[in-house]
Amino acid sequence: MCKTIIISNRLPIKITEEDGNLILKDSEGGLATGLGSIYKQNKNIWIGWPGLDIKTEEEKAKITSKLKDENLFPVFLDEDEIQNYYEGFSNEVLWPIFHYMSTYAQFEQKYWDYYKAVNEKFRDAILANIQPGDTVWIQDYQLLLLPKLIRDSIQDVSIGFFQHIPFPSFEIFRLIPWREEILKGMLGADLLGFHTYDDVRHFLSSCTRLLQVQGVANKLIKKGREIMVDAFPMGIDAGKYKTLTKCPGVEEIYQEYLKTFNGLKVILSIDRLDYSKGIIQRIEALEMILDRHPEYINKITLYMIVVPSRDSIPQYKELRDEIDKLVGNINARFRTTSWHPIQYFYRSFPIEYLSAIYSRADICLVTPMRDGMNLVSKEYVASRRRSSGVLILSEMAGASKELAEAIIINPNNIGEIYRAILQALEMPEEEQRQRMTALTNTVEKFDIYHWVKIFMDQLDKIKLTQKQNETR
Ligand code: GDG
Repeated sequence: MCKTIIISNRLPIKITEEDGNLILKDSEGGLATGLGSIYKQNKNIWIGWPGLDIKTEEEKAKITSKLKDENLFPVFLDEDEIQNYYEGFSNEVLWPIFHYMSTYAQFEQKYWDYYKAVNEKFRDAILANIQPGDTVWIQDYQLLLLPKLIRDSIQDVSIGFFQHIPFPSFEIFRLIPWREEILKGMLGADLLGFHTYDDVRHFLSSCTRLLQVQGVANKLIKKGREIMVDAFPMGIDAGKYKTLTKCPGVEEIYQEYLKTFNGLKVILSIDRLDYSKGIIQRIEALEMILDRHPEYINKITLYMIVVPSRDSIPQYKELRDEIDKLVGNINARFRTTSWHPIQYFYRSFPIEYLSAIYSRADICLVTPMRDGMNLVSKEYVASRRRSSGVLILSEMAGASKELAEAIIINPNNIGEIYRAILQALEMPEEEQRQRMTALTNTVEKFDIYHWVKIFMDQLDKIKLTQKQNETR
């Protein structure tokens, strides 16, 4: 029986150790939930890094055997590999370039060498588990070389690839010293998916300009082999967010928030610490409101959660310092004894708290400079208890293509964010209801299960066509 193999940089679990026993906890991320419907079935498996630097062979064997029970297979990475392949090439070359922040890119040869070597390590882990007829679904920018590495090693497998971050325009992509190798790596797939049609367009344009490939509509033809490239906008587990609002534990936290923020309009902001997320811009827009509209003093609060991320990279550390300074200044300028304009948290919250604050917030402010999709905007919509609340969303987030009933802004225009917040603060209930109802319909209909299904169906279709062509 043929199986499906999912591959991502990280396995969808967190491992901790208590009294010498390994404890596995499922990741709460949307991808883990959506793909859980695949890898937990039949003989399907998920391959990835377990997220720990394991030193001894004995420990590796222990973890491998524990993971096997869950259909999970580890690829162990040492400190140098994590530093150069993950933090280096993935997060200091690909991440900034793909988010149009080219001045942040560090084109280090060593990063590239490790990136190639670790992609080969993932290939070897796949080869140890794959059979002809199997389907492979590779996730994201850390593994761009893997489709070709697999194709060169084994025939008769279907290879899908999905990129969760944007694909930049050719003029930006061409800056990468190793650009051709990256594209060739990706073109080992039969099906390549991106969140938006713009990403698809940019990818096709880079391929036709840099490689000897022909592009016809959303297909590329390389040495007679057809490669399909398409947009698959990722959804969330909307049902889970709806159910959470009805949990007694969440209700308790929600009631607490109601009491704490009694009479205040709450503007919510949730992100990982990242320069692509436009965190500074939204703080500046809030300052503009307080400066120009003192009537909002004591009436609004920005509840801002920033989840620590990549803080060993200098630009992330600088961003954190800048946020600290800006928030400190604004709170010092405008606070009263009983009120803070910004409630800032630099830490991660349990999902029950996220659900409660998503429900309580009157406005959700999502202002990335670039974002593949942005799931926070969808989670806010799915967590509303009444059909009210206003979503302000950057046009640079993939989600803006689907969530047209949000107030759409250009995050580079602080004045526009400022006006959007004012519009949201004053929006009549009826208009909120109309917009939120339409948004909810979209988020519920195109959820994570729908995303997995349309991608896998497309891959199956390609596989079938290839088989038919072979037998002709
Ligand atoms: C990449 C792409 C694309 C946040 N704070 C907490 C917490 N979160 C969760 C949110 C949400 C996730 O993290 C963030 O997802 P995003 O989509 O907003 O952003 P990235 O992490 O950059 O993800 C992005 C995504 O991949 C999927 O393709 O949309 O464009 O960059 O789910 O809820 N979760 C918990 N506590 C927190 O404090 N539990």
